[in-house]
Amino acid sequence: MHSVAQEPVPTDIRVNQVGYYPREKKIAVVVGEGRKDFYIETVPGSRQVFQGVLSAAVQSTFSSRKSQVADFSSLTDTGTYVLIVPGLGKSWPFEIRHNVLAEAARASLKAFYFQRFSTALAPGFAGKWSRPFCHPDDRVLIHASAADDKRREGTVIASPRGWMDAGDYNKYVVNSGISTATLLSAYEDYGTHYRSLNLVIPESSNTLPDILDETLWNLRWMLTMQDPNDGGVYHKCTNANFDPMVMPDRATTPRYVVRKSTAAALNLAAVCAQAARVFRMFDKELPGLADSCLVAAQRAWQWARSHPDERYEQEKINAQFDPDITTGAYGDSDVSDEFVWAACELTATTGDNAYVKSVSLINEEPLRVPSWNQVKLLGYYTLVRHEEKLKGVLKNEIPTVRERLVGKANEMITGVEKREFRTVMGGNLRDFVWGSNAVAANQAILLLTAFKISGNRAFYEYAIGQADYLLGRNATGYSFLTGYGDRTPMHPHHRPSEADGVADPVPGLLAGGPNPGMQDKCKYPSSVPDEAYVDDACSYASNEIAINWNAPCAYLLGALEALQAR
Ligand code: 9MR
Repeated sequence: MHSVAQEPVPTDIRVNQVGYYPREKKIAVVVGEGRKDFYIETVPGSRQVFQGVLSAAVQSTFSSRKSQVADFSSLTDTGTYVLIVPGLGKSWPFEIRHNVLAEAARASLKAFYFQRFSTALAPGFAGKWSRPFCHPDDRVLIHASAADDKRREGTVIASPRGWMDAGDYNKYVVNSGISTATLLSAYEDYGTHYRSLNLVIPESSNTLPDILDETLWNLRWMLTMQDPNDGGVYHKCTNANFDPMVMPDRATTPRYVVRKSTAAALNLAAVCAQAARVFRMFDKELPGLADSCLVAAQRAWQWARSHPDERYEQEKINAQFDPDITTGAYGDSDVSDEFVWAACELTATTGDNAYVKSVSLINEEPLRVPSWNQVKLLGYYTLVRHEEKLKGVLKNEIPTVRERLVGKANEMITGVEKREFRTVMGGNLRDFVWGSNAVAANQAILLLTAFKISGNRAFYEYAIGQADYLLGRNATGYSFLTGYGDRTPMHPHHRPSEADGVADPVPGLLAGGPNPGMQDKCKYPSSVPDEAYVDDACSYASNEIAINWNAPCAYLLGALEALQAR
């Protein structure tokens, strides 16, 4: 028996700080080398239930760091445990049980409620993070860059609701696109699971599943971003500049909608086409909504077809118009993938293959894991999800799409067993971009999709590994989801969390994660790619939160809860 109770928790033992499913792989990583045995003990009780031998040291791809792997997959008894490495100490406690990720999954979705504009958050739903009404956005100005004969500069429009994009108080159509779509996809893929999930939000008592009520909050805003006169879509609804670190009700500078862009139109087209499909099943509760969404989608698509190259180039726009706009740009120089995505959604909703036939659905370009500016696979996922309905009209395309997705997943899992953290995440230096944690989550969605197509359980197991990564089995030792785990971000770059006077940050927010770009110039403890993270509100490049990062995290955790083996 090892008496380690008095020792401080060493951060070198990397476990999933939330926990593991009884029937699945259980891996921890011990940073360092030369150690031999490890043990698992119950908490409380300190009863030894498992002993094992650490793997040989594995060399990091990114630095001189070495680590050893502890595999305790054969421990299947439910309980709360610590992992002990003699001479090093014990890990954070973690659980082994069914539904072990349920609370984290729910929180990562509830996070969207905490991002709502144009409402107060009441204590009954928000607890100690309740806050006053903010951002009515009922008087939004047409910015000079967006003015035309029908809506001149300074015209007032209403653009209420929506979610805060991230740690800042602006609303961007492009980034809302992938975020909203990912939640709608979570519902389409795991409807049974979500129909019984209670988020404790103001709409919980209505008959709509809570995930859809939450998604509607942003969808209704997105619809306001379409110019009714021509179907074009404003790129964002924004202040001229980022606000200081104040609560949202204190952020009251003028709001503008700016220049229309092709990317915004296609994001709206894709999301509204998907929403038309999803909300068609709720015609009784929401009469007319599905029809309105489809009309909006088709009009935005038409606008994009006749304006295929309207890029949002903020510097050029600022050189021409006032006031200058310095908030996030989400400028995308290549919208071919947005065309594919929107086409797939429109075809899936209408059954008309003309949309897909008008784009380059399949080409020689390698598949890219989705992100705000890489959305082709969102379209692929939809074709696969609705293949029964579509295989008649896309006879050759569907098998190819299936094959390519599985091929990509096979590529992603190659070599994982030789890697230090045994995760798909980190297979490539390019995984560690701004918002790298969303790369991990989106890789997992791809793996889960390939699992659905092929039945290859390895894909599912590696998707669980991505959750382990996000919740602590990584090179930083943080569980990146606020409030879930023992070493979690306390100072995310998130204005409400910093300004509310509450010690704990808003729960369920996924920090951006390691980003050796370190564009914020804050002080980081390490610049090694997979370690370049700092829990400091200063660090918007590694410790901000964002809807497009939370959405795939919520998708992943919800999917794992829905799919878990019993
Ligand atoms: O997530 C975005 C990342 O891919 C870009 O590299 C970065 C710089 O342009 O911007 C990130 O998005 C931010 C947006 O511009 C403004 N709101 C906060 C977003 C997350 O940091």
